[in-house]
Amino acid sequence: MTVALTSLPRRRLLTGSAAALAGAGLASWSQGALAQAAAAKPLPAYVGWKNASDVIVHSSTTLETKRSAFGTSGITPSNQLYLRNNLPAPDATIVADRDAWEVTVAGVKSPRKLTVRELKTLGLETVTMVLQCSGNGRGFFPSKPSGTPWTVGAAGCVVWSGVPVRAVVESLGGVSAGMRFMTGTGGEKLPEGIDPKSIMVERSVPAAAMQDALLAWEMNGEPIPLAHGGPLRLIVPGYQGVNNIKYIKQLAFTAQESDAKIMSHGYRMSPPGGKGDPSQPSVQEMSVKSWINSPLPESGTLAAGGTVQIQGVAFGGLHAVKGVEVSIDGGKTWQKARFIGPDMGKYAWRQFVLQARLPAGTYTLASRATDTAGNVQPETRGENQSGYNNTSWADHAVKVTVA
Ligand SMILES: Nc1nc2c(c(=O)[nH]1)N[C@H]1C(S)=C(S)[C@@H](COP(=O)(O)O)O[C@H]1N2
Ligand SMILES: [Mo]
Repeated sequence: MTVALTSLPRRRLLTGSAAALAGAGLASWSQGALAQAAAAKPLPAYVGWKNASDVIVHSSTTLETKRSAFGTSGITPSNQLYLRNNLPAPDATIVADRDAWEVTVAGVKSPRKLTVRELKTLGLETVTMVLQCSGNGRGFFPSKPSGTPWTVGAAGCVVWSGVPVRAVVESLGGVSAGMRFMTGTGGEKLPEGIDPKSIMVERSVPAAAMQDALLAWEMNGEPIPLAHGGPLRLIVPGYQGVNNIKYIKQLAFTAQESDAKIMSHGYRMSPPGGKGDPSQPSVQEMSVKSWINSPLPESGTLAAGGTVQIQGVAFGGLHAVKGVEVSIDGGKTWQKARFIGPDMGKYAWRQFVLQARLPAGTYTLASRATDTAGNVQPETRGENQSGYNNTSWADHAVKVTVA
């Protein structure tokens, strides 16, 4: 018996009993699922509201969206969005009175502290943006870099609402002369007795990134959950996850990049075997990337004679994604896929689909995106010590069987 597993409700696949799966002719698959379920860690309490069946719990500070859980309607629901905290999240008391949260704005003509209440009077904008950890795809590096072995699920497409940074800056008299960077500092309470620079989350991006940046208080139509940076988060569209500072307590325009370790030595594109240092490129803009979310190997054997909707997501970093091609033969030949759903702007991802009739056989499905600047998603990853910025289409290819 062959079953198109993609047509079964996802919940049943992930949480169904062995008997239910065996009944559907999926006994062999269920073995793996049961082993995985047995090993699954429970959700940490502060993200207890997440949908446990849609995420992989790597640790108390790292959750990954399952590849099979990404839907096709563009936005990643908050309850399945990945989570990555370099430090333990602050206490929930910081979201008790969200409007009272204060951020210091420095490196402007009239630097001062502003409350979220005040920020809300200065402007309002909404941006849909791919939030992606620079380590997404690290799990495909054969070198097994240290860090969470994310495959595709350290990313999501999220709607953010807040005040444009440029409106805040304008109200404070503009950026001071000579300030080349925009530096955000996270509001985590740092443990005593440790050099704060060695652990604080503080990142600098080129000051020009302020043009599209937001100080955001809302995400996917709700106040930003504490775990995702509420009450206030810096959103830098097109930039890697780490630059989107949660619970931001200071936004400074600075002449130099931050000398916090996470900026000077962390998140650097170091050569394999090397150590991070300030001379190496920092993890900043994202690059054009795509991957297939269905069908997947875990979908089981696909029914021969039917059509398969090969679908996934594609995005371009600073440039909008322009097109996606799909290959069913491991990259020998490519066909143009079709974008589906609304275009939510250049920082959002697009869903794509290619409908294919696949005779019985084994197929390596791959996708390759192009952005409006003409950049094409490469075949191979750029090797680096920490496993950052993996956009290789070959690494993201999936093998499926039709019988
Ligand atoms: N204050 C603060 N901001 C932070 C971090 C953090 O640890 N503290 N982690 C960064 C990293 S590495 C990533 S990938 C994203 C993760 O955002 P999410 O947990 O909302 O998915 O937040 C970034 N911003
Ligand atoms: Mo990250």
